[in-house]
Order: sequence, then structure tokens, then C-alpha cells
Amino acid sequence: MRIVVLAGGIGGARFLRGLKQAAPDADVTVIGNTGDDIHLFGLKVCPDLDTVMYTLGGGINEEQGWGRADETFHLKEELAAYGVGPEWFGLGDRDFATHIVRTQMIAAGYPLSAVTEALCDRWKPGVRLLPMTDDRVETHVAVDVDGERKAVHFQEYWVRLRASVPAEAIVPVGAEQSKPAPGVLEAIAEADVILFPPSNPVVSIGTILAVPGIREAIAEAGVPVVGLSPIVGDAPVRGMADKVLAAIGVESTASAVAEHYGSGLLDGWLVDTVDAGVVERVEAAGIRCRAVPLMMTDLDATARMAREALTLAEEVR
Ligand code: GDP
Ligand code: FO1
Ligand code: CA
Repeated sequence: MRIVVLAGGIGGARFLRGLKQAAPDADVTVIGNTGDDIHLFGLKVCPDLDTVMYTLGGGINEEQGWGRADETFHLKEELAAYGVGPEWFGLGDRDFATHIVRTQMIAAGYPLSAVTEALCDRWKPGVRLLPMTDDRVETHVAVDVDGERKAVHFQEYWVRLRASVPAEAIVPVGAEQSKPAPGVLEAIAEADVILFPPSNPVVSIGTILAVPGIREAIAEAGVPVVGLSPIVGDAPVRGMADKVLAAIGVESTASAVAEHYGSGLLDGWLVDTVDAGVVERVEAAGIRCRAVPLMMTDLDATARMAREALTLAEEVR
């Protein structure tokens, strides 16, 4: 079975671990969000691709969900001693090596997709990890700081400001001119099922869908598209997805997110059992819906979620 998964960082990566346990023989292609990418200290950092690669490859800091296990921060401290920041972004020594290799290969002319493949040669994530595009796309957030409107990089909004200032717009800068990376449209066209893990609907999956051609390819693939809600009990399970949903005028409920994707894209939607009350509403929108436990508390629970998603895919096929 060929499965395509659109993934952000932590939510996507943890779900993929469960999917690999649930369907060990499946051929899984992950289309990763690169809108979170940021250039720091002259290096290209791809947080969501790295989170997927480290999580599936066994190098992730499990508690934090991003960055490397056994990490140290000597390089960051030395830079800070020179007054060189930003200090608000925690790049560790081990993680720095990834960004150095990536930046060096890009400077040598390799596209991000080839670089990602090379990095995965080391980590062996057990999935085919493709960036959504080889082109530069950067999510910016229009914020209001003391009555003044300005645009900040998504990482500055998320990590430095902790989404504490009102976001007025979320803009994937460069997306309109970007092209899907090699293999992305082919993987979608050849998929037997397409899954939206419980990733951020706006700045993870929304950004991937903003690459021209990807949304259309999914809608036209003619195979089941099933998603899992990142919103449980009217709030994100972790992070601040409610803030970016508000910025695009979508309520933080499991049903509103399903309706936001819409029946033109989604065939099936899983909500948590605490949200069983919205099943009827989602079905009225033309999307088959089931309420099942959706908390990724451990690998077995996550694998059960993946199995439920694949079962729902069979039902809507
Ligand atoms: P990010 O790039 O690191 O923010 O990760 P993603 O975009 O892939 O996923 C973020 C989303 O994962 C958040 O909106 C969370 O609500 C969701 N999430 C995290 N853990 C869980 C969980 O155990 N269950 C569900 N249903 N969603 C989760
Ligand atoms: N998230 C944080 O909340 N604080 C950090 O200092 C931080 C550093 C960081 C470094 C590398 C990396 O791959 C990810 C990192 N993240 C950090 C996570 C990440 O940038 C965001 O949580 C996601 O992009 C949000 O979608
Ligand atoms: Ca992310």
C-alpha cells in the first residue's frame, strides 16, 4: 500500500511513528512543510523536516519534541558572547551539524530535496521524506505590536512572541511562485490513500496546500483522503494552533477544521471521543466522520489512531 502523508513537525512526526507500527509494509511518502524554514547565522534551518527525520530516525529530544537528544549549547553560548543572536532560537551543537551540511550542499547547487535525501541516508527514517518544494517559501505573520502592524517570520511569532500578540494574517511568502518538489505530484498521483496527520491546519498542512498544484493533485487523485483532528475538546493538544486558526477566521473546534478543509479535499475525518458531539455536523458537511481516542500518549495509542484512519479510508473508498 502506498500512503502519502502531509506533515508539519511534532504532530506529523509522532503520528508517522504510529503509522509505521500500524502498517509496517506500507510504502510511506511524507510531504513536509518548509514554510517554517529560517536562515540563521548564514545557515538554512528546516525545523519541520528535521523534526520528522530525527523523530523517525531515533535522534529526537523526546520531551521537547524538536531538536536533538543529548544536546549541548556551547556554540550558541559562544555566539551570544560575541553578541550574535538571535538568542531566542535554541540551536544546539548536534543540530548545528545538520544545518551546516544542508547549507553547504545547497551552496554547492543541490536542491533541498536532494539534500534532505542525503541527510536521511544517515537517519534512515523508514519513509520517503520530500520537502513540499525546493523553492524558498517562508511563512510570515502580520502582527499588531502596540498599534503598529508589521510582519515577522513565523519562528519569531511562534518562538519569541509565543503567539501572544494578535496575528492579523498568515502569509506563506513565495508560495505562489513555488513548484512542488520532484516526486511530490507523482507520489500523490500514485497513492492508495492520503492522510492529514494531526498537524497544524494553517502553518503546516495549510502551507503545503498553498504550493500550487498540490491541493489540486490531492483532490484529483481519486483516492481516500483522511485527516485526524489536532483540536481536541476545542483546543489544540499542544502549541498555539488556536491563534493561527483565529487569524484565518476558523474556530478552534474539530468540526470547524474539517469544514475548513472541506469535502472537496477530505473524504474522512477522525475526531477525539470527547468531540463525539460534532460527528453529525462534520457528516452534514459531506465528510465521513468517526470519534476515536486521538491522544498520542504512546506508540501503541498512536498506532491505533493510524489504524482507525486506514479503516476509515477503506470505508470511504
Ligand atoms: P509543529 O510543526 O511542531 O507545530 O507540528 P505539527 O504541525 O505537525 O503538529 C502540531 C499539532 O499537533 C498541534 O496543533 C497539536 O494540537 C497537535 N498534536 C500534538 N499532539 C497531539 C496528540 O496527541 N493528539 C492530537 N490529536 N493532536 C496532537
Ligand atoms: N521551538 C521552540 O519553541 N523554541 C526553540 O528555541 C526552538 C528551536 C528549534 C531549533 C531547531 C528546530 O528544528 C526546531 C526548533 N524549535 C524550537 C521548534 C520549531 O521551530 C517550532 O516549534 C515549529 O516550527 C512550530 O511549528
Ligand atoms: Ca512547524
